[in-house]
Amino acid sequence: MNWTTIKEYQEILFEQYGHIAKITINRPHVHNAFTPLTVSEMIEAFTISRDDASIGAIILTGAGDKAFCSGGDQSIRGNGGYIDDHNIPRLNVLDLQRLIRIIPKPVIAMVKGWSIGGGNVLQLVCDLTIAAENAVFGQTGPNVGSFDAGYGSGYLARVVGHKKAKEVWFTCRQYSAQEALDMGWINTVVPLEEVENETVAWAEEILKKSPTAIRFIKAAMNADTDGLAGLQQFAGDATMLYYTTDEGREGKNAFLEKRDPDFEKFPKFP
Ligand code: 2NE
Repeated sequence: MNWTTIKEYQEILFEQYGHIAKITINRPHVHNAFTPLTVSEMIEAFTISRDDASIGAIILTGAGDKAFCSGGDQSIRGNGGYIDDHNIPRLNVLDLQRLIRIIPKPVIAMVKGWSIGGGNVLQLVCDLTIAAENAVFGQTGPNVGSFDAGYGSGYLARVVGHKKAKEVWFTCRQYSAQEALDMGWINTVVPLEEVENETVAWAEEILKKSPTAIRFIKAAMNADTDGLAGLQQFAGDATMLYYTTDEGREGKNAFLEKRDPDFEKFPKFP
């Protein structure tokens, strides 16, 4: 596959193939553990992908075949978060999780090897997950003095059920790709050498569908799990559509033309 670089970064790769963007955590020497810089670079790359109308789907992955992501880099964990270059402790991965949830385009995790800790929460919050046969999934927080009681727990319980989610967190066991598939944690498992072609094929299949339909389906499912914040996202999509209608424009035009709006002519569907 011929990926072209969109922008150079220090700790991630950011590439494009057709209408697909690929964001790769590029720290294979630590199984792609993330630092505050990795996360801020991902936030920027996701934001660029969100704003670029030529991009319709985003793949998140890790460099090499050994790991998707092993979570926060424990070597720079300090009081209150992961320490950045300015000596400020950050948990900016939580902002990244939210961004992945609200981007109105499908985000697909492509998982090779370890998907562990905060890295596994990143694959969880992606809309779909395509795994290689060597993928291993698990949480480590209670072993290493950490936890994700947000999406990492509550949303996991929605995805795999409460009993399994508690098992995952209470025992910190590691699960094979097939076990994760059986739990409904991921979408499919393919041989390692096929995982990129398969992930791109899924993205291209979705890209043939109505982008507005996909946008609303994602927002609706997230509204169910994200409460009022999810409803705000869904409502924003509805407002965007309303602005494209004659009825929506009539209100704006009437104000600018200093006249009463004429909404009589618009249908009142049952
Ligand atoms: C992933 C796992 C199970 C792999 O084990 P193995 O034996 O295959 O590899 P190894 O030797 O442990 O790792 C290779 C190198 O990567 C480093 C290791 O220290 C090792 O370095 P060297 O000894 O070669 O110098 N490495 C791996 N993961 C790292 C990490 N997360 N931070 C820094 N260095 C790391 C095994 O490596 C493992 O268990 N890793 C730790 C996973 C973990 O506990 N992650 C943090 C969870 S908490 C979190 O992510 C989080 C949160 O809970 C809440 C908010 C935000 C983040």
